[in-house]
Amino acid sequence: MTKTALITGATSGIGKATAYLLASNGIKLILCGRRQERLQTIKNELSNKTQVHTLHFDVRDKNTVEHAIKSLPENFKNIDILINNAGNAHGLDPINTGSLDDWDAMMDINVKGLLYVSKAVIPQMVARASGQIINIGSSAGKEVYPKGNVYCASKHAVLAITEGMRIDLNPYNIKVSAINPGLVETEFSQVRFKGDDLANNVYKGFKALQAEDIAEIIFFTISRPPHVNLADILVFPTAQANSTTVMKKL
Ligand code: NDP
Ligand code: 8X3
Repeated sequence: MTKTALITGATSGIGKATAYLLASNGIKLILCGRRQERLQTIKNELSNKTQVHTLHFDVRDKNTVEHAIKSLPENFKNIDILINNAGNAHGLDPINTGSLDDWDAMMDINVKGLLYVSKAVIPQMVARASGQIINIGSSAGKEVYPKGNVYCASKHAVLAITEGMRIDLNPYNIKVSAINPGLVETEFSQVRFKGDDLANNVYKGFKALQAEDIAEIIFFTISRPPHVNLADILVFPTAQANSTTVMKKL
């Protein structure tokens, strides 16, 4: 039977690349994001490959999240795969000068937003005793780097939530995974540095991971047989050894 996947943050980067790869493999898609025009364009491009439904919401708004997921048409209601991908870093500042607005954004989107979406989707997986949840964490969820403070905290939280989900959902046959990338060349740094030129240098001098690399790992994870769950994956570009060690040739 055709599976249905809900992807948050499908308008850009990892989420968008995942949408294209899953569509090529015939998986029905619910694509979410705030930028409605982008969602519509992606839907138009993928509609000859699979059925696509778009949901336009900010993951910070718990009422809208709940309403959007409740509003799904009958043929999209059973979500087999939830990919909690929406998120970003906002700012890169020492803890003594960081901005409260940036901290709110990272905790509200990366942590609470992931919880709101999960809360809206998990009960139907529990009722069917079937499902798979993939949370996009980060290498920043495994180690803290200078000025990473709150972003790293948000991704450490994603990892803890993933582990908690895997334990609590274990009786219901639900697979839960964390996929934790290092540096991936997406719009991530444009968001982190708020369009500043600094963003253009982050991926210079080495070959960063591409969004498609992570999409392939997500697809591999969801295409394992029923008895196999890839619980926790850490992936770096070859040029990166950890958060602060990157071999650059400039
Ligand atoms: P992008 O900036 O390219 O994509 C981020 C996506 O998240 C967009 O589709 C955006 O959609 C969505 N999003 C952001 N804020 C909200 C919000 N408030 N409500 C709903 N959707 C939101 O970055 P990436 O693809 O790189 O990031 C995807 C995930 O991967 C994030 O969780 C990030 O932390 C993680 N990650 C990224 C790495 C990297 O180096 N790039 C490395 C490790 C992890 P829209 O703006 O339309 O709402
Ligand atoms: C994104 C990777 O190193 O910029 O999660 O924090 S990093």
